[in-house]
Amino acid sequence: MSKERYIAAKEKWAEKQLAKGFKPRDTAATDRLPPGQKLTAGFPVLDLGVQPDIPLAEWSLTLDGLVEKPAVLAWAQLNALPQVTDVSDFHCVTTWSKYDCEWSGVAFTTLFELVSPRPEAKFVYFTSYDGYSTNVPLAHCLDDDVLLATKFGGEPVSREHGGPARIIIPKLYAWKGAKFVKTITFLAEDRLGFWEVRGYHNVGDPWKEERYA
Ligand SMILES: Nc1nc2c(c(=O)[nH]1)N[C@H]1C(S)=C(S)[C@@H](COP(=O)(O)O)O[C@H]1N2
Ligand SMILES: [Mo]
Repeated sequence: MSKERYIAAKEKWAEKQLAKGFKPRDTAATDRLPPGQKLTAGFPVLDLGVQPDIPLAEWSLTLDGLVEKPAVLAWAQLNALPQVTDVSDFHCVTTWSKYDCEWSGVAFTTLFELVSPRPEAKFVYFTSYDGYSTNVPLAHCLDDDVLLATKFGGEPVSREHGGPARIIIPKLYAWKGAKFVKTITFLAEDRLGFWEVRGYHNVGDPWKEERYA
């Protein structure tokens, strides 16, 4: 991974922090809370009733599908990639939102560049160590705030919140962010995930209230 890319990502992040300073979002709460959402002070936990315990020595992330360079990353390899931090709001489809979540880890675009998806790849399918899965159009994964997060507030992501590593896609409802992520597959045809086969929306934009299909 090039140093230039790392610096560019850092610069982008800094620009964003600066922009926030000029227009503090907390003074414009109505612009900040998507329709039908309520602000929560805590951090609820949502899962399938399983919080898998994955020793870091056994953890790996597989990147496959329509890619030129499939990869299986061990924990140390993931952490050797350029790291970024992004502060974002978290919106669960069950109507709670949490502001100012500070996630650190590897930008999705870094993983994208690492494996070089083929032009036919238009969808991303995530699977997790607890059996969860979710699907996201590739275009929504390429924003610079989409992360494979290994830290929350500077500390390792706790097991209940999806550690060792989870996906964060701030502009979509949080069910699109796979906790305990295990595989990322690039596809030409969409493949529905755990909640999507149960009627949840395929994209899940909270600003458009794309809750259910
Ligand atoms: N692996 C996995 N990822 C998951 C889920 C899950 O059950 N398993 N739940 C999703 C849902 S519905 C939400 S709202 C968020 C909740 O994240 P939290 O428990 O850290 O609040 O994780 C998402 N990712
Ligand atoms: Mo959720």
